[in-house]
Formats: sequence, C-alpha cells, structure tokens
Amino acid sequence: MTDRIYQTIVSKKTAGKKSFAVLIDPDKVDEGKINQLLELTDKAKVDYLLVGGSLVVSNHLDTVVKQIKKHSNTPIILFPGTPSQVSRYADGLLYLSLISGRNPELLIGQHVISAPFVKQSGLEIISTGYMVIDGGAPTTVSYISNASPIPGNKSEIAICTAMAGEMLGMKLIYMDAGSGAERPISEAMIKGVADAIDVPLVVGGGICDPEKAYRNCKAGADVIVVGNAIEKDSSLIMEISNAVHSVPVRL
Ligand code: 1GP
Repeated sequence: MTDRIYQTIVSKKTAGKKSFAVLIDPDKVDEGKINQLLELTDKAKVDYLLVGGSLVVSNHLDTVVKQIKKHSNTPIILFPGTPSQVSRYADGLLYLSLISGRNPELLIGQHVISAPFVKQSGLEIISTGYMVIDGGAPTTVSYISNASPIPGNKSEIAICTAMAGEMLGMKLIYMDAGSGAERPISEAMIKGVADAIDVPLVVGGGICDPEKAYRNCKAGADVIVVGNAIEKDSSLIMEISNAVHSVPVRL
C-alpha cells in the first residue's frame, strides 16, 4: 500500500500550506454534472476530491469514481458513510472511526466486518479520527451515526477527543459539523484542536463562503472540505480555493 496522498497532506502541512477538498455526493451527480464540476475543480486547482456521504442511496459509486478518474488527475479520496462505499477505482480512503461518539459499531464494529474487503481494494487507507460537532440542527451524519455530536461550545471535549485519537495512532483528525450544518465549527474550537495535535486537521460541514474557509485555515485547519454550498453554487469552487490557497504560510 502506498502512502502517497497522506505524504502530500503532511508535506503541505509542514510547508504551512492549506488545502481545499471538494466533496462529491454520488447521489447528487450525473455524468454532465461531474464533467462540469471537474472543469471547475481543475481550473481552481482543488487539492483533493472527496467522494461519499453519510447516506448514499444510489448504486453507481464505481461509475462516478471511474468517470472522475478519466477526466481529472486530482486525487480521489473516498469518504465512506458505510462500509459498502468502497470503490477500488479511487486513490485513497478515509478509514473513519467515529471517535466523538460512543457507538461501538462506528468506532470499530463495521471496520472488523469490512477489513478484508477494504484491504483487498488496494486503496491507500488513511486512518482518520472522525469527530462530529453539533452544527445547530440534526444532520444526516448525526442521525445515522446514532451518537451524540460534541456540543459546539465545548472545545475542551473536542481537544481531548482529538488528542486521544492522535495518541491511538490516527493519522488525520476530521472535524465535521455535518453536511449542510446550520452552524459551521467555530474558529475557537478549530484553534484549540489544531494547537493540541500534530497530525493534519480536516474541517468541514456548513462552510458556505470563502471568508469562513479562510478564517478556519487561519485558526489551524489544514484541509477545508466543502460539499453542500458548491452543489448550490459551483462558482464558489474558485472563490473558496483562492481563499484557502491565499492564507499566508505560517511554519
Ligand atoms: C460533510 O464535511 C462535509 O461531511 C462537508 O459539509 O456539505 O456542509 O459542505 P458540507
């Protein structure tokens, strides 16, 4: 198994550079939409394409991933809500353990069941401490996970959870307010977590404008993920990418 994607994420972090990932929900795209999105993501120099969602009801993940692969060189990283969301045509997979929750199935149970299949896929597996933060209203991830999110004003819980995830060996921490969250994660919480860990920090959920993406990066996020807002207005791809990539390098 290579660790090419992870090394890229780490080397960008080491160089003080911020990255932008666009989340593509396979349920919400068709061939035309994918081509249109890829034209924009390539032009905007988006760093990664995340593919997946908490609840994917369609059955065309392979088709979507193959089509992206055919038209773009941007690394494709699966962001699976369930173990069935694995496509060997992608480049990597965020191997998510829901460390903010207390649902054993999402901490380790589903991993045990899917481990042989995931390993056989040949994908680059990136172990990720996944933390759901309350975004003001129930989101698909908070409902499906059957686990309470971390309250948005309890930075100390988020900090201790991220520290524990890192010490357990997770290579990334992903803080997510959930897709379409009413309230994205506060900069204070992002800063607290970023200061407490050394592994790269991914932040997503409810980010709708370039200013918020910029502030999250300044607070310490290494990778910004946006899905929902881009589905509504694809011109945001260029604006958010420019904002993320314009954050001054801080080593
Ligand atoms: C959700 O972090 C991602 O898991 C992205 O959220 O769709 O709200 O941008 P949005």
